[in-house]
Amino acid sequence: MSTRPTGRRTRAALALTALLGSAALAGLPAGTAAAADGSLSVQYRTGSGGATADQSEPWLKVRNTGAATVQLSQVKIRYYFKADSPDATYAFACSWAVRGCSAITGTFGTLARPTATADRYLEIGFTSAAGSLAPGADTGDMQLRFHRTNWQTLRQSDDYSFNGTQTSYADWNKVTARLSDATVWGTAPEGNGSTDPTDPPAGGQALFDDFSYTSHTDPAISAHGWSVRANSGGPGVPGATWDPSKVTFSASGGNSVMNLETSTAGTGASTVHTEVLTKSMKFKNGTYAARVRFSDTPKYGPDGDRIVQAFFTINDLKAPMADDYAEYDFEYLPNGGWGEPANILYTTSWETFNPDPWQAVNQHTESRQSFSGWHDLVVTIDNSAITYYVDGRHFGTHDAAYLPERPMSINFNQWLIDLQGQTSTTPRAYDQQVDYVLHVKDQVLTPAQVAAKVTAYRDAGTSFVDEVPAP
Ligand SMILES: [Ca+2]
Ligand SMILES: [Ca+2]
Ligand SMILES: [Ca+2]
Repeated sequence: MSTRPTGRRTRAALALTALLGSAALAGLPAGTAAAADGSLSVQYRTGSGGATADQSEPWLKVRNTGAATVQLSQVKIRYYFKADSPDATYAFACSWAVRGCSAITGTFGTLARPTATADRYLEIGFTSAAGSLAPGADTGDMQLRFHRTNWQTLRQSDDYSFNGTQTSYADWNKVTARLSDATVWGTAPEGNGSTDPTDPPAGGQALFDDFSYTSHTDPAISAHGWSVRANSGGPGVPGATWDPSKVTFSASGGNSVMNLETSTAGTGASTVHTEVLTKSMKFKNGTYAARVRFSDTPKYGPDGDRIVQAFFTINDLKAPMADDYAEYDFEYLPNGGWGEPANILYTTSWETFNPDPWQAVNQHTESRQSFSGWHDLVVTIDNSAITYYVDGRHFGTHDAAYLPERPMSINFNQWLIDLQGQTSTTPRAYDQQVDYVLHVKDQVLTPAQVAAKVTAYRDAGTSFVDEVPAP
């Protein structure tokens, strides 16, 4: 666990949902278990058994356990691993192989349904030069490796297919083998097997809103349970106001999006924040998802403000350090802040905090890169963990110590931490957009299941539904 080192005094979060396109779904790795005639088996050993390493060394042998000759060009092997960060990139290499390294290919893919130990895979293939395997034959040693393209240390102890204690060849079912696109060996990470369901589970009381409204005064907004904030106070720049009229709606291609505009001219009195939140605190375990567009630069005026663009769930702090406080955040800081010099996306799970003197009890995961543009954000909460996804990739898993004790509201907001990032008095404004929000009570959905559920609502012409009972 790590605690954010900075003096954040405000509650703000941003939850996003992952929508996966059909291309991503079509790219699912194949799944489980040996076929009846079990035509291939895979033996594995590691050439580098440390928890961390300069490179991971999955050494493999593929054996033909069937009765017919197998062309190796029809064989694909997948080794599943958890990337060191969402933006980490990897390179494949072959040190030595009986069939010749030049006959072996290695490519990387992203799992459509990431798990805590796998969001990528290395796929090994063969050219026709690799030849064939007679019944009972194997490929012999394939001493393979991969490393981060920047050669920074990688962690393999959190990798699904890694076994640091397997230092001589033995059957290993946590890699998969396909023969002519049929899975014939091994078990893919949960949810990624060819026989795993892609449809969301039946039932589940849900809130879905596509944000199809005409303006902040549209009576449907309140009727649907939303509040557009007008009351003053934190978080952010003292003296700022929260202006409902800066929450607007627009449609393109039949899909409506909500826009939160936040602006300043360098003083507290000129600073305008925006927030939209559910009136009810009735959301606890389950899946939260939203599609949110972050902005790195202002729509006009000078850049550099320490702005927070957020999707989050939260309840009220009843007393300093009260255990029954809860908050789960996606927070994007396009220009840094809280001691960070530049772009950073935080996901943070809160046990509690003390406002004064500031003390935070939380666990967070961050990624220092631009997240400008549309992103699919998902956070799931069950009785064991809080798990965050961005654009279908696993982003972070936080411990049971940070699970919610009481229900929460669902919030979107955009606000300025302070006025130190840009000291000009020239007016400027930033946009944050929201396409939809989804909550499914007490169900942990994969990002692909979230996407399927949203598609189903849209196919049915449903732009709003709220089945979640009052607390
Ligand atoms: Ca890893
Ligand atoms: Ca929408
Ligand atoms: Ca708590």
